[in-house]
Amino acid sequence: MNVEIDLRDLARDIAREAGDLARRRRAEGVSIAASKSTLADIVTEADREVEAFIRARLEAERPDDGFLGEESTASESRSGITWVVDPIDGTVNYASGMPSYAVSIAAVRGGVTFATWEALAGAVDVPALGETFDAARGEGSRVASASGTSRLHVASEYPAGALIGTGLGYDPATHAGDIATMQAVMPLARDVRRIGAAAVDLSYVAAGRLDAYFERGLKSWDLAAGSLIVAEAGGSVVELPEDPFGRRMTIAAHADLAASIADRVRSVN
Ligand code: LIP
Repeated sequence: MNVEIDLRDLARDIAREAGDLARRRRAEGVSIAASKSTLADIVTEADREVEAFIRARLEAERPDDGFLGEESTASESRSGITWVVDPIDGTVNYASGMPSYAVSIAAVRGGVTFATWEALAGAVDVPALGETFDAARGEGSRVASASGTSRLHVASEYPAGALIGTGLGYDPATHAGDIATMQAVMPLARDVRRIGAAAVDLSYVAAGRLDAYFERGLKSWDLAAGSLIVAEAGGSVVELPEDPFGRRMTIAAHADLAASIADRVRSVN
């Protein structure tokens, strides 16, 4: 079997185990450990525990790989492969008891940013909803659930307008600009959804449940797995330059729709 499939299957297995741990901790009750960039940007004890679990499992299986996670110190790669991990993406949803949160695990080669990495494999586990999305470079994308495993394909037709996911940053100072961007994109949309977990948004674009997704300020760990899952489902992931707050725009959709959204984003930024 090729290395991308091996990495995908490892990411999938660990994401499922980590997702089960996150779900059990949620049922036991969640405690906020700290806030980060702003008071709204929280981390729970479960975020830290789940990341430590994932890191230990990866080190046991592949000790020479590097690690970049949201909640712990990065480690350099000796193998050329780095794992980019968000232990609980959608932390505010998780802390609030809402089901849209995910474990996101990706293996990349080269750099650790969207512009510099070559994504090889990724998995997004949504434990509260019983779905695991995954992809291996050149091998397509899949979703697995109790009803089986199926291939993913992005949507390419939206006669009533596109159903578009988006998000707002934790910093209130960025909200006016984000809302202006949403207003500029709305002529393309039938409606918008604010799911609150980028890895879920991206997986839903890959599955054709959302027609597109855009958001400024995503971190590498938010989008590493989901962007590969979109690309391997026939979609396009575009990154636009930083705004005055230093936040790059990520757009995911079928290539034509992604280009139309990018044009409208540029018209207001
Ligand atoms: C979240 C993203 C989401 C964004 C939130 C937050 P976290 O990541 O997945 O798309 O809108 O502001 O950044 O902080 O839950 O890992």
